[in-house]
Amino acid sequence: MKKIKQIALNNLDVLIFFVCVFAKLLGFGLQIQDKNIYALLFLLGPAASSILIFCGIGFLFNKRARTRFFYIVNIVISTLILVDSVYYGYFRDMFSIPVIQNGILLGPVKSSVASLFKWQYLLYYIDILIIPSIPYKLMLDKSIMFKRRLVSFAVVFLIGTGGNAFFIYDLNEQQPRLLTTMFNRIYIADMLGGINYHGLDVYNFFQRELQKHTKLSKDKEKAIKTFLNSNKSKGYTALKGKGKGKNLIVIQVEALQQFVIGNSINGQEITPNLNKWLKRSAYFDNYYYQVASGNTSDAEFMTNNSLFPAAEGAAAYLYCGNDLNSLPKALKKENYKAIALHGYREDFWNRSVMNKTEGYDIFYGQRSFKINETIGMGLSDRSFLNQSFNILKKTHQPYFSFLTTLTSHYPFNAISKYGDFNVGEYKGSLFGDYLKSIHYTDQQLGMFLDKLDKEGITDNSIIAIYGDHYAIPQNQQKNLYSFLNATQRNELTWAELQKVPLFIHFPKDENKGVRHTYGGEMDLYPTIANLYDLPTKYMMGKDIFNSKEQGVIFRNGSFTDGKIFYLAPSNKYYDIASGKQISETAELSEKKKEAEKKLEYSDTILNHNLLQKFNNDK
Ligand code: GP9
Ligand code: MN
Repeated sequence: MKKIKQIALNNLDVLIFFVCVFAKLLGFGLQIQDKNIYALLFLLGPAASSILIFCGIGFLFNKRARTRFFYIVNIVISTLILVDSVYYGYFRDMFSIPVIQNGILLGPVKSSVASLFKWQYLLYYIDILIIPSIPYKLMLDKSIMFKRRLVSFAVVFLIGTGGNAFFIYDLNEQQPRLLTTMFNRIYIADMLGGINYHGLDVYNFFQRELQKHTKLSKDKEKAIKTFLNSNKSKGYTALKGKGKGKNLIVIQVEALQQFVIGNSINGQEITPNLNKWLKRSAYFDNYYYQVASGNTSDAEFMTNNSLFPAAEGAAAYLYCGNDLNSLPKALKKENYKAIALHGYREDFWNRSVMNKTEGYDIFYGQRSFKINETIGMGLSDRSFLNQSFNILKKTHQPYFSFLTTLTSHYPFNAISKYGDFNVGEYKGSLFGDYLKSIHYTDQQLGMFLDKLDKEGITDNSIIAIYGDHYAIPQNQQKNLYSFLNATQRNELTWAELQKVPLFIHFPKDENKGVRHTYGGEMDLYPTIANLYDLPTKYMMGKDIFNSKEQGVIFRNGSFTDGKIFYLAPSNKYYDIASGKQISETAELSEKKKEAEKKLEYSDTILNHNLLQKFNNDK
C-alpha cells in the first residue's frame, strides 16, 4: 500500500496531467456529440492513447523539467480545446490549419466572437489555475537516472502510439478517404478525440503541401476529363437561351433558410415580399446549401464556378490563383458587363482577389458605397440595395450583377431597433431575432424588386435569388423545432431543414410555379448556362430545369437523391418518405462511393489547377 502511495506521489505530475486532459477531451467530446454520453465510449481508448504519447515524452525529462513540460502541454491542449469550442459554436465544425492559414477565424466571426464565448469554456483552465507547482513539491524522488527515464519513455510512448495506430487504422477501414480528405472533421474528432484530430490535421497539411508539388498521373487526369465531359448538359431543350441578351441579376441572401418561406408568426407572414415574388417565379423548394467552412464565400464560389468548395478552409483563399471557368467570364465572352456588389470590407473572404480571378469587371465593396446606415456587421441592406439599384441603373447593359446581402447575419440581434415585427414567445431569443432580421431583409428585397419592376428592368432581366447557408445553429434547434411543431426531431429532420429557397424570375412572370427537383448551390451555374446558352464544359453541377438527375452531394460526404438521405457524420441512411433508418445496400454503397469520387475529382481539379490545363488542351 505504502509502495503504491509512493509511486503515485512520485508520479503525481503525470497522473494530474493524464486525468485533467482526459476529462477535457471527454468534455469537448460531449460538446460536439450533443451531450450523448454513450457516444463517449468510443472516445475513451483513443483519448487515453493520445495522452499517453505525451506522458511518454514527458518521462524523458528529469522531475522539475517534467512537471513543467506537463504543465505547458496542458496549457497548449486546453487552449486548443477552447479555440475548438468557440469555433464549433459558430461553424459546427472543427478548427483546422487552413483556417489559420487563411485568417478565416478573424473574418466572419470577429464581430460575434463575444456572443460565441461561454463562461463554461473557462472550466478547461481550472486545473491550470489551481495546481501550477504542487506536484513537484509533493514528489519524493527529485531526480531519476537517465536509463530509467528512457525505459519509462519507451514503454509508455509505445503503448500510446500502438493504441493510436490501432484506432486510426480501424477508422480508416470503416471510412476510407475520411482521414486524408478530412471531409467530415467532426466525425474524426468524435471517433479519435481532439488531440488525434489535430495531429491528423497537421499531418494532412504537410501532405497537401507536398501533393501540390507532385505530378498528377495521366490516368487520373483523363478520368476526370472524361467525367466532366459526361456531366456536360446535352440535348437539353427546356428554356434554352431564354435569357439571351437579357440582364442577369443574382442575389445571394445572407442566412436565408427555407423554413421561413410561406410561414407566419402571430398571423403575420415572415417574408411577405419573397412569398409574393416567388409566386411570380420558378421556385425550387428542394434546394440545399452546400457550403463548408468557407460559409458565405463557399456559396459564392459554387454559384460562380459549379465546383465543390474546399474540404478544409475556404476556396476563396485556397484557389484564388487558379484558372476558373466562372460565370462572369462566360458572360463576358457574350459582351456582358459583370459586376459584384457587397456592402462590406473588400478583403473579407478574400473577395477583392477572388472576384478578380472570377473575372468580374468591377467589385463594388465597402469603399464604393456611402456608409450612411449600419446595422450589425456593416452597411444595412436597405442602404445597400438602394445604392445597388442606382449602380445597376447606370451600368452598361446587358449586365450580370451579383449581389450579396449582409444584415441578416448571425447573431441577428442588431436588428431589434428597426421595425416592430412581433415574434411573440420567441422575443429575446436568437431564433426570434433571426425572424426579425430576415423579416427586415425581406422588406428591403421587396422594395428593391418592386423598384426594378417599376423601372421595367424585370422585363429585360432574369433574377435569381437564394439563401447562402443556415441561420439557426444546431445548438439552437429547440426553438426552431417548436416553431415548426416538428414531431420527429432526429438527424434526418435536421438535415432536411438545411434547405434554402431558390427562385428564378423571368420577364412577365413566365415559367412561374413550384418545382421539386433536388438541387444545390453548384447547380445554379449550369442552369443559368442553359438559359443564356453558355458552354457547360467542366462543371460539377447540373441544370435543374432539365436534368432528370435528383441529387445533392454535400461537402462532408452526405448526399440525397430525393428518396434517401445518407448522413456521413453518423454513417447512416434514411428513407425520406418514412423518416426511418435503412441499412446499406450494394446500390447505396455504390452511390456513396460515387459521391466521394465526385468530391475527390473536384478537389483534384482545384489542387492541380486542372482547368488551366484543360482549357489549353482544347
Ligand atoms: C461578410 C459576409 C458574412 O462579408 O458575407 O460572411 P459569413 O460570416 O456569413 O460567412
Ligand atoms: Mn453568410
